[in-house]
Amino acid sequence: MENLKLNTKNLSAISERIAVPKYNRETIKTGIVHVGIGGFHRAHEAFYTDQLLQDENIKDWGICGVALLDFDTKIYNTLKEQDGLYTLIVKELDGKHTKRVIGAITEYLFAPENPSKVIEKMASPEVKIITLTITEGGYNYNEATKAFDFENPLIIHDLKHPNAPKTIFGYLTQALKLRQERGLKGITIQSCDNIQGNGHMTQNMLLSYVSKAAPGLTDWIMDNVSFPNAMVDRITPVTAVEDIAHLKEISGIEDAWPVVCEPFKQWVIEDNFIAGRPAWETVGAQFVEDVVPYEKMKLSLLNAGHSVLGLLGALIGYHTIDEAVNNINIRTFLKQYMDEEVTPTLGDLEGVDLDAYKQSLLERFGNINIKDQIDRICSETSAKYPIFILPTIQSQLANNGDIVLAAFVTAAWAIYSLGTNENGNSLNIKDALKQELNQKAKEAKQNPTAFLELETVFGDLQQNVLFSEAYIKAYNNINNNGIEYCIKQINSN
Ligand code: CS2
Repeated sequence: MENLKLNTKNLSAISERIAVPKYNRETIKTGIVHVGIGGFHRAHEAFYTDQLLQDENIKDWGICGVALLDFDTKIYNTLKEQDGLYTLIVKELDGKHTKRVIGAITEYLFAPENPSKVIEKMASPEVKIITLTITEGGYNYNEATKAFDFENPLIIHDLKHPNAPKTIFGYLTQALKLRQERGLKGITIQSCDNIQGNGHMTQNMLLSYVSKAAPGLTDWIMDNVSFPNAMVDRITPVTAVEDIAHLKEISGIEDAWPVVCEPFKQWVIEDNFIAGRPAWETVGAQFVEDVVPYEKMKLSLLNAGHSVLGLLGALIGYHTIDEAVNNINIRTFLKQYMDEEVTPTLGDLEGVDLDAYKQSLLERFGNINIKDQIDRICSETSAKYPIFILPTIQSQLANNGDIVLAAFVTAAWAIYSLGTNENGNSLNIKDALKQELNQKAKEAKQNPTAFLELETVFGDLQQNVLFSEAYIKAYNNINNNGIEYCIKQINSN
């Protein structure tokens, strides 16, 4: 079998091996600008949109993928080399791989190279939606002040250099200014990140920035921009070199950056699109009036569940999420956390079978084929914890609910932040606050609650006596007896 590089020229030859877009990509107009073209976007929104574009009557919803950060050079170059094409490899539960080439990204831009091109694209009349996957930390929200962080050096930069911004807020502000000047009608800005009320968060943070950068724009934004909330879901591990090699070996396709993901996918979106939207519901997305309960359920069960497995598993020395959840002690711990500490905070979820949802999470976490990396899950915990775990604790404390398991996970994170697991092997910690976390983790050896002093992560949690006591107890217990012993002990109580 001849090897074929993935690009437009080879697409018809590739179609003899795996599914490829049936539509003529050259006739598709760009209706969406998406910022953040990592694995998740390409396994989720771009996948849904690709399915939609298979309908030959739909021509308006091509995606222009924007790489915002210098860090994204490699992904941008790959997409450019491959004419925006990539292979999506779905790792089924039975071990099979379902592969297809996705064609929805019809244009791509590298913001650091040409900021004005990105601004122009966002301001162009055919663009109706700007979608974002900029990670939890990308919204520039400070948990300690509960407000936009104007001290972020990148924000200071953007305020000084509006035409050459570095953050999403600088880009959006310039683009919206142009739209206002040109008398263009409304546009939707849609977050695809794991944040409670992600649409509200986007709106609030953008309006904060605009209040300093372009105060005259505020009213126009209020009247002309909609910010739907949405719950997004599909587990998408980091592509491994083995995935690239395997694709080449089995299919003879040379794709420098395929995306791998689980079969499950979900997208629940508030129907609030001021300038129209793709009929994503025809390819499986759900449009609802109020997405908040779904988001809460997903963030506090799935994402927090991931963090629980990641932090406990990392200390034991595991590398993948399936290893952690298939350890019966950790699994029992997680089940207890979900049932006793999270479920009471979820309120009424009409039409959702919560037990089935929790059971399905354990199965998804346990998928031995996707090998989701614990390093990925534990990365940027300082941005994830305030969204995935802290609200559960706050709600439980307010209602005299249990917080012992959450306190235990927090203590495990403090020990994790020292940088070695229980076997003495170093941990590959990736976190914007890595230094600060490590410093506090060292202080915590003498005084465990020092770790909770990081207000940008914990807010005022350390002042809560119930929580601090449970946390100190867990911290000392883990240090004295090892994590697995303590987990067993907790499970049997
Ligand atoms: C994960 C998410 O980053 C994380 O910690 O929990 O990336 C998770 O895999 C996705 O949200 C699944 O939808």
